[in-house]
Amino acid sequence: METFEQTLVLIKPDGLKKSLTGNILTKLSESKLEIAGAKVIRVSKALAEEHYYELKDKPFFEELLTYIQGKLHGEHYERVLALVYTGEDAIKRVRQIAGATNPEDADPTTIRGAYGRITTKGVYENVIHASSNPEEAEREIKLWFEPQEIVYDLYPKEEKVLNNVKKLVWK
Ligand code: IDP
Ligand code: MG
Repeated sequence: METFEQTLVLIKPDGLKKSLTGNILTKLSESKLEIAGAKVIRVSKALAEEHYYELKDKPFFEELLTYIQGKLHGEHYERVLALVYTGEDAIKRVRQIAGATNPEDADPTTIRGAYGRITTKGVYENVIHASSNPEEAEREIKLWFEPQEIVYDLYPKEEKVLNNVKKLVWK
């Protein structure tokens, strides 16, 4: 049975630097999913750490933080393009088009297989991030997006008053 899902995609700094945004969006459109949110973000160290917290004990963690912050690709590329895709089996469909984590193992018809590389320092520059299960997708979408930045009501939200201004936040 297919289920309606949402998933977070990040076009990482190497994807932006290599001018791959168009190719990646075209490739992802094969999924027949819909874009429900999109923005360019400068990634702080805190956001990078939070996003990859499960990998904090890995030997490549510090390099991974440097990579996702764009600090390997020059000042102009200290950014990522964050997207929320929604639709049937969104998580699996995007992961299939993304390909294996290690770009050398990834099928060459996938985004990572076609465009990724391993640097001499051992960083997997694999062009995009894609959530791997519904729990991870929820955590990541709530981390990268505010409720009003997504065109659907994906998760419960509430109104908070901050500095006399009403604001929607994730519950
Ligand atoms: P995923 O991105 O396919 O979900 P994860 O295991 O969640 O893979 O790892 C997150 C990111 O950390 C990868 O996309 C890649 O950039 C980096 N990474 C994962 N494993 C390695 C490794 O063994 N060496 C170097 N970098 C890695
Ligand atoms: Mg992962």
